[in-house]
Amino acid sequence: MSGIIDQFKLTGKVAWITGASYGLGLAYATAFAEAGAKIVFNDINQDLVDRGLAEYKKLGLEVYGAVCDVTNEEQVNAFVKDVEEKVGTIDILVNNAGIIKRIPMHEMSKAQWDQVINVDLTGPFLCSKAVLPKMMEKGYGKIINACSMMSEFGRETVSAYAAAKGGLKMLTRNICSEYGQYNIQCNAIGPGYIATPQTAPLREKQADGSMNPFDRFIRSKTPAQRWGKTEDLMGLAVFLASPASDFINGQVVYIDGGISAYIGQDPNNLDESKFAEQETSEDVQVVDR
Ligand code: NAP
Ligand code: GCO
Repeated sequence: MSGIIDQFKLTGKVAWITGASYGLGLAYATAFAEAGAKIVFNDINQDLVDRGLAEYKKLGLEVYGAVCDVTNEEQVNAFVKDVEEKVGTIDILVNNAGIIKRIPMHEMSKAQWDQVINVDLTGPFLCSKAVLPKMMEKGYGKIINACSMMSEFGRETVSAYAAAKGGLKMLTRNICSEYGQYNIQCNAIGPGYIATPQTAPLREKQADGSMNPFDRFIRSKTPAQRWGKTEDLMGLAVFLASPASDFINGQVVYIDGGISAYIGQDPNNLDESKFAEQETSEDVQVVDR
């Protein structure tokens, strides 16, 4: 009987992580590669794909990367066909690509709303739909969705994002319900507040060099009083992508430093001198689309 550690291996599996040129997607892909998977990734434009390929090369990883906009069904299907011809059928899909627009709802245009819903909810639908037939044929598959604190909580200015991530929680449960019979598991990672380019604006220092009030707020809501690091999520991602989680289905696993369990403390009580400067992979120009 193989040892328990073998259950966490991804040897020979083909893993597609969407939007994985940097941020959490890059972290998931790196972890999967270390666990033995072949990595394929896409991003929204060639510049980002090239940056991602360079980053993976620096990490000593040979990966397949190509441009694919997850909101474009033609591009998604062409990407999957290309991967099946050049790498192999996709065993693991991580619907990681996502955007956020922080705008008060009464000021948000329909176009802005549609853009967030298209990337964060319709994208995972299109990518999952594209990989399911081969997973059904093989009788094996793992789909992991990128949920969020906003799958459970609301907050000012993120209405479209919260609606998308709440919908993504239910899409996770529905894929579980409809495809569990084919030995396909669909779960979600629910990160708390993680230091990546997507959350960089929330951590930017104020003009006078003082701490961003939202940064202080999040630390007062997190028992560990820190933002998550991309490395904090790698173990859970490998677990949900591996045979070790074959009997887990339809779940959102929150990895949030305890935010969702803690009422929080007065932000003014925090001792700022304790906070180490937190690095993020911010060398990527994040365009606000
Ligand atoms: P990020 O730094 O903004 O990276 C997202 C990636 O997705 C970027 O490479 C982005 O490219 C790409 N992307 C955007 N739209 C796309 C499209 N239409 N097609 C293909 N790729 C596209 O985000 P992150 O912080 O790593 O987060 C990754 C996922 O986890 C997202 O779904 C996010 O909502 C979720 N999440 C993040 C946190 C957090 O605290 N960071 C917490 C909970 C959940 P561009 O550079 O062009 O945008
Ligand atoms: C925000 C943040 C959050 C995080 C994440 C929390 O503006 O509140 O961007 O939405 O990205 O989704 O889990």
